[in-house]
Amino acid sequence: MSTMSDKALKYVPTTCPYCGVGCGLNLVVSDGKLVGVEPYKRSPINEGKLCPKGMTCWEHVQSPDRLTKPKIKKNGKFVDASWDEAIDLIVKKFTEIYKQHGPKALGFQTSCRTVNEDCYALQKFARCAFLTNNVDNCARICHGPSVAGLSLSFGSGAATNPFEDVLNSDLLLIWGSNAVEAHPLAGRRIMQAKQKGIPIVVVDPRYSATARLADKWVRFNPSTHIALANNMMYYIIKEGLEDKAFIAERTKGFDDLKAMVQKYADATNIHGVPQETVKEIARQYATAKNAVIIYCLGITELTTGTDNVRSMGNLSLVTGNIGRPGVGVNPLRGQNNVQGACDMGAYPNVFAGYQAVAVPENRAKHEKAWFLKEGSLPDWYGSTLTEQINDAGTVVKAMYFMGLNPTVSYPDSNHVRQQLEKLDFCVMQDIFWNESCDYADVVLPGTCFAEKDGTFTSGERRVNRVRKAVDGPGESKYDWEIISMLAKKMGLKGFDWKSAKDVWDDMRAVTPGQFGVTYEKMEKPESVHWPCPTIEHPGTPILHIGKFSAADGKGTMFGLEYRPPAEVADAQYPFTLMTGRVIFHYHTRTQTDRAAQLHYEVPESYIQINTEDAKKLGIQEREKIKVSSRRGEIETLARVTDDVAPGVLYMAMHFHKGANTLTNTALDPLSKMPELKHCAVKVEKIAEAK
Ligand SMILES: Nc1nc2c(c(=O)[nH]1)N[C@H]1C(S)=C(S)[C@@H](COP(=O)(O)OP(=O)(O)OC[C@H]3O[C@@H](n4cnc5c(=O)[nH]c(N)nc54)[C@H](O)[C@@H]3O)O[C@H]1N2
Ligand SMILES: Nc1nc2c(c(=O)[nH]1)N[C@H]1C(S)=C(S)[C@@H](COP(=O)(O)OP(=O)(O)OC[C@H]3O[C@@H](n4cnc5c(=O)[nH]c(N)nc54)[C@H](O)[C@@H]3O)O[C@H]1N2
Ligand code: SF4
Ligand SMILES: [Mo]
Repeated sequence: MSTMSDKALKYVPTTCPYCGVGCGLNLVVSDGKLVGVEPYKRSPINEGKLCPKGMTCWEHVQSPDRLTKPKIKKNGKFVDASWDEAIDLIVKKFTEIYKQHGPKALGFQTSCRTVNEDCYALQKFARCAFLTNNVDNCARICHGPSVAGLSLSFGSGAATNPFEDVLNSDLLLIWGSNAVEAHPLAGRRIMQAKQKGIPIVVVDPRYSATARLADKWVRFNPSTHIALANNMMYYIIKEGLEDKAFIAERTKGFDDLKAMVQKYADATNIHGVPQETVKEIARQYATAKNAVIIYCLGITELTTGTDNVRSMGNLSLVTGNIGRPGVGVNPLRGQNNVQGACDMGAYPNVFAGYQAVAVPENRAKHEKAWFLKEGSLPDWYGSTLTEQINDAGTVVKAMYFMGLNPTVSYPDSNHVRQQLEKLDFCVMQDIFWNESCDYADVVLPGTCFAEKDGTFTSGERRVNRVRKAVDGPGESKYDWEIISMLAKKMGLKGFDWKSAKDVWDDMRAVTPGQFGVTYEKMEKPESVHWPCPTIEHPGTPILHIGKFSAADGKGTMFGLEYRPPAEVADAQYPFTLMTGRVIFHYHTRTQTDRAAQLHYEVPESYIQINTEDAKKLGIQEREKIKVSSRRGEIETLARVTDDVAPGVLYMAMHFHKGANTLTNTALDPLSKMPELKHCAVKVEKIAEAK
């Protein structure tokens, strides 16, 4: 029976489960149930403010649709199972497949939605139990090119400066980021910068909510970033605006860059921006005392993603806009814990803290700490998420997905479904029955952010505490706890954690860059930014001061050629489809569609089409239309607007049987990022508007 005191409101300070801004908020609990969200004003990130997703983040937690019991597919039907039965089956199947086909036949995917502790646990399990580096996370289809590109340019794949540092800048160059909708509380910092009179240039093919804030909006042809950046650098060098002292002291590769950009003296035929405008923004960026680049998926989700990111690196290095307050290159990391999932070693070539698996000392250290035989850990580059799905049924026989929904979020959904069906065995560990669970053999109930302790690492490398407010539903378990059950069943040592803090301390012991990030230090609302190597260390909000993170301490410029996307519009498929987000939904909507107000705002999918194109095709506002590509077709509603240029369409990625039925799986060779933001489609009218 509940008592009066149970009913008293309890406030549990924690971190928002949606985007990588990492806003602080209070979950309000009454009688063991969530009843709302209240501002957490002590968080220096959002100072008590929240966006519509943060305000409603408690609603899905108590949905009756939550997974409450393990389920096993028997004779084509899912039935409830006990934890013992589910764990036994997974261990049996993975072990059989491992014995028959070896470590490369298994694939493990950690979520960027779960806490760091869950991510560390799953990659440790994959490496210890099956001696495989086939571990990855959905950063692969998000900021994988940022990790690859910024590592090549600066020696570290992370954002260089904190969000609020834009207020120390003299120019914001926002490129392929719609922060106002996708990172609203970072968007608030941009608005504050505007109020301070700091000029804002937005480079985007679409007149986005963020472009509406700009002093100058530069529309360019989709996916022509390298041509535009090279053209800008041509003027910077021609006019002698490069930072000669910085280039001489701190960088290499300038001659390659200089030679390459001569070819882009006038690239308007590629990017579509008049030369006067290119010259103007080049001068503005190069002559501002402190200029910062903020970019996002417009840059990364293309087959040229890594080179697009390196182009942003080039711009900052050639002008010396890096390594102090008010400057830098900041990818706005997407998911609540996409930074953390990568930091935790859920990556095919590194352990936690980006310690390369190829280095023998790193393997030896982990073998010792993880109670493994000397020389047992693999040195090979594991297979990525995109490769694992493409190789399903051939090389890869079994996959473990913790918190991903690939049949909606991954390109070419028809292909994904076919691939998942080819697996001998598939596990989905989620909090809801998402569209991909139908393709699993076992579905396991994890707990969500409000039901567990742990940490999320935000896009500015700040490690924020997540605190348990309520119990998980039914027989659900902490995600790391499920992994430890699997490991213990297999007789592995080193998985006997009693709490999330135990898992975190296990990680700290093998990860020098985060050794000083303790739970105790995270009690402060401002917490700590890694790198933080010792207990006394204050953390590192700004990277690359005085020296880059690369082995030789230098930043590297690259001469990069523009390459067109893998599939471009033609006579048969005359439109370019760009994809992205809306403020009210988060990814595949398992959570946001269960918040009444968010569902009400955007209940179904739509596509933006230019006014002239709509007129030519006889399409009216909100009319149902058919959109098809070489891979599939969908029905959706037309939104007629001049926000997109003629020949260009824009669709949010959130809906099942939506944008990803159409998109292309062609990969960026360096980061294995698929071309989620560019494919060719055709549009047909199918019905008159009501
Ligand atoms: N509301 C909401 N917020 C989110 C998320 C969400 O699902 N919903 N997801 C989070 C995650 S994981 C991420 S990674 C971030 C993403 O954050 P963003 O990358 O900012 O969001 P997007 O809307 O995907 O894309 C941004 C912009 O890229 C533009 N763009 C610029 N250049 C190009 C180009 O050359 N080609 C194409 N095709 N487009 C270009 C598009 O016009 C679009 O406005 O958002 C995070 N925040
Ligand atoms: N066309 C197109 N496609 C895109 C994009 C695009 O811009 N355009 N963006 C891409 C990007 S940037 C990203 S990041 C991906 C996102 O792709 P996904 O990560 O596949 O998408 P989510 O909907 O976030 O799925 C995460 C799953 O985790 C579950 N979950 C949430 N919290 C927990 C937890 O604590 N534990 C467990 N076990 N499960 C949990 C949710 O219920 C959900 O089913 O989509 C990509 N797809
Ligand atoms: S800006 Fe991001 S972290 Fe902040 S409340 Fe909105 S979704 Fe949550
Ligand atoms: Mo993302």
